[in-house]
Order: sequence, then C-alpha cells, then structure tokens
Amino acid sequence: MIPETKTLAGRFPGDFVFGVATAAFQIEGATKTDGRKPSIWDAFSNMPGRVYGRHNGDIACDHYNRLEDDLDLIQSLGVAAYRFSIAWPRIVPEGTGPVNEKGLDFYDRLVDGLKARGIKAFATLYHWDLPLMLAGDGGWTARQTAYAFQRYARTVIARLGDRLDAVATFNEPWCSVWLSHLYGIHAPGERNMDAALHALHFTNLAHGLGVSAIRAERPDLPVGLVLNAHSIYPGSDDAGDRAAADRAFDFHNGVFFGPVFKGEYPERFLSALGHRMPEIEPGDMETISQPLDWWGLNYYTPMRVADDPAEGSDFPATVPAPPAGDLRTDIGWEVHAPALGDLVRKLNADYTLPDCYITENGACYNMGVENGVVDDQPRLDYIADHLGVTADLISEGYPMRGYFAWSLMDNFEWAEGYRMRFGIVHVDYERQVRTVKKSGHWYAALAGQFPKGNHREG
Ligand code: IFM
Repeated sequence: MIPETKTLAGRFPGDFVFGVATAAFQIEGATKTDGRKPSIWDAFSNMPGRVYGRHNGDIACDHYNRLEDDLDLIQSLGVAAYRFSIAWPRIVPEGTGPVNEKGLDFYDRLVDGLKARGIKAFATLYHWDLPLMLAGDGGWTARQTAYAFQRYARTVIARLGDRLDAVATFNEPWCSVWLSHLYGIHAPGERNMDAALHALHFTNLAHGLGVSAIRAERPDLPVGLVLNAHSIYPGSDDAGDRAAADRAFDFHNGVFFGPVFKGEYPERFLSALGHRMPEIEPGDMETISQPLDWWGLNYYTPMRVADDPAEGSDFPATVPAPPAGDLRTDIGWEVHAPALGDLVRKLNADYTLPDCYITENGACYNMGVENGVVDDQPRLDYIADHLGVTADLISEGYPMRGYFAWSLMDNFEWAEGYRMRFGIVHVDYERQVRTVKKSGHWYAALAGQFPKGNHREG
C-alpha cells in the first residue's frame, strides 16, 4: 500500500533534501561542441558490439542545447536540489594541457540557472567520461591519471566552487574500476584483474588528491564520494556461501570503504590479491582517507552470491545466486527494498561514516507515452518503498540527509543505450519532447512538501 505523499513526507525532517540526478555523458549530447574532445565513452560506444544498437552520446537528451528548458523542468518538479556531473573532456579536453573556458562557461550557466531558481547544486566531478587522450597513457591503470584528475578538480572548483552546495569526487568507482576493467562491460572494456587492481588504487588515490584540491580552493565546500555499495546476501545458510558473501563484501565494498574510511584495504583482499596491486607509495593511504563531509549511496538492487566451486578462481571466488523473489525491473534487477536498510546498517556498523545522501535510487521501466500520459506505477511503487526504508533509517538515528531520484529523465543507459529508461520524465528522443511520468508527478507532490520545517504539525 503506497502512502499518500503527505503521510510519507511527514516521516522526514523538514530539512531533508529531495532532488533529482543525471550525469553529463548520459544527457548532454553536443559531444563535439565548444571545444569538447572525445571521452573513452565516445570511443567505446562507437565500437561495434559494445553498446546496444551501437547507440552513442552524440545527441542524447540534447541537454547542452536545451539547458534553460531543462532547468525549468527541474524547477517544475519542485525539488530542492539537482545532482549533475561535469564532463572532464569539456574542461580539460585532452585530460592534461589547456583548459577550455567554453566548457567552464556551460557549467557556469548551469549553476547560475539553478541558483536563480532556488535549487541546490550537487556536482560530481567524475561520472566515467575520462578524456580519451588519457587512455593512451593507460587511463585509470596509470598513476599519472590521478594527478591529472587533481588538476581538473582544482580547475573546476576554482571557477564554480563559490556557488556549489556540495561536490563529489567520483560517482560509483565500483563501475569505473571493476565493471570497466575486470568485467569488460563499461569503457574501456578491459577484462583483466591486474589492470583492474591498478585502476582500483589509482582511482582511490585520485579521490584523495581530488579532496585535497577541492579543499585547497574552497575549504568550506562539503566534499563527498558517491559509492554504489552492494547489499550482499549469501545464496544459502551454508558456511561456504556465508564466507563467499563476506569475501564479496570485501571485494565490492571494502576496497573502497576500507581505504577511504579506515585508511586500509581489507586484509582478506590484500592477502589474496595484494601482490598484484601497483606499489602503494608512502602517504597514499593518508591522502585517500582524508575525512569527508558526506558520502553518497547509490542503491538499486541486492547482490546474492554463492561459493564458486571451481578450483583456483580469483578472489572473491563467488558465483551469482538466484534472487529471493520474482519482482524485477525491466532491466532484470531484483526489487527488494529492505536490502537498502540492511546495507546502511551494516556499513555504519563496519565504518565510521559521515552524513549520507541517497544520491541515486530508482528503477528501469520502459513504458511509453499513451494519450499524453506515462503510467509507470511500478516505478512510483519502487521509489515510495525505498523512501519508506529511508524514513525507517532516519527514525533509527542514521544520518540520512537527502534522496535523489535517478533519474530526472530517460537517458543514455551506458551499455544498454537508450532502450532502458530510468527517468521520472519520459524523453522522446526523435523529437526531444519531455513528458513528466506518473512517478514524476507523484515525486513532485512529495518534494513540494519541503522544506517546510516540521511536517508532523502540518
Ligand atoms: O545510469 C546509471 C548511472 O549512471 C549510475 N548509477 C546507476 C544508473 C542506472 O544503471
């Protein structure tokens, strides 16, 4: 039973931030405009067999050319905050070298446009669009990429930092490390554990160097990191499967949370794979583990694992276990809202964590426009259920400060191209027409209750 928006709103404090999220490559298009140069995703999506239908980001939602209208759309949803990412290849098109003022101008307009509409700006510096030129030097498998990121971060914050409300260094390093270098699904499409282990440490290092760069420019700007932490369950109660789930936790979560929040890689992970990692230089772990002001959790679906019976498989030596129920979104992901609560409780038990924003949550359902309406009730149910869990966490005392629906609008869903839709606003890509879905209207009604102080009285 989905609660009325007012009843649900009453479960959140008045300063809870409701927002919507996007990422540069997924919506902007205009990939060759105003000095932008290619990213690894431009190259990857133009290679046969990598992205569904060989879709690419050339036009996407044409957001670069429709900025003002899209900002009006965000405002019409009544949300308090907008989470977006900045495209490194617009700012430093070759990764290192000249800064492109026109790229900075675009984000200036974006941030000013948000301010003019009274919307908070949550920027992410890296949402996977690495300048292609850096791939020639090894991309994330090369230590110097971390220093290139540090300079890019400083450049952005020097220009925009005075008007940002929060900044994250990275979005979902799990994806840009494991999914991109070990599982081969995302750019650059590597399937190599040694490459992935290098990308892991240099991404963590880049995060830390980025934090230093941001603080050097704007000591008061709240800095965070966005992690798609995995809510991991053993496939059975067997000791073997339970141990597999523990190893999976180290591999999928611990290798990011450990360095950042404890200054160390998980022990089990190090003893299995440490000898294949790049050199961890003196000072690296201190750089990586600087205290953060907040962290972002992107949550969609649980991960279920069993012990891998094959001899000699790489750590964490797990295989997928079947979902617990039948409920799936159109992309095939199991729907299980309690896993969000279990995850936040477990992470807070294992690490000392700062304030948390749910920086992404949402669901893929591909229904289209019929008679001017998009009836996406399952997405509405999904968001409402996950917000219910978030409210439970707040009542248990966890510092959950905000929630961003993924996504503002349908967009380029990476290896799935445009066929998978996560928006609360429908996009007709041919005509570039936006239609607010049923879930979007519902979310607007909910967000419209904020900020109003204590809802319990209203
Ligand atoms: O579209 C992505 C987003 O870029 C990162 N988090 C998950 C979303 C859905 O797959």
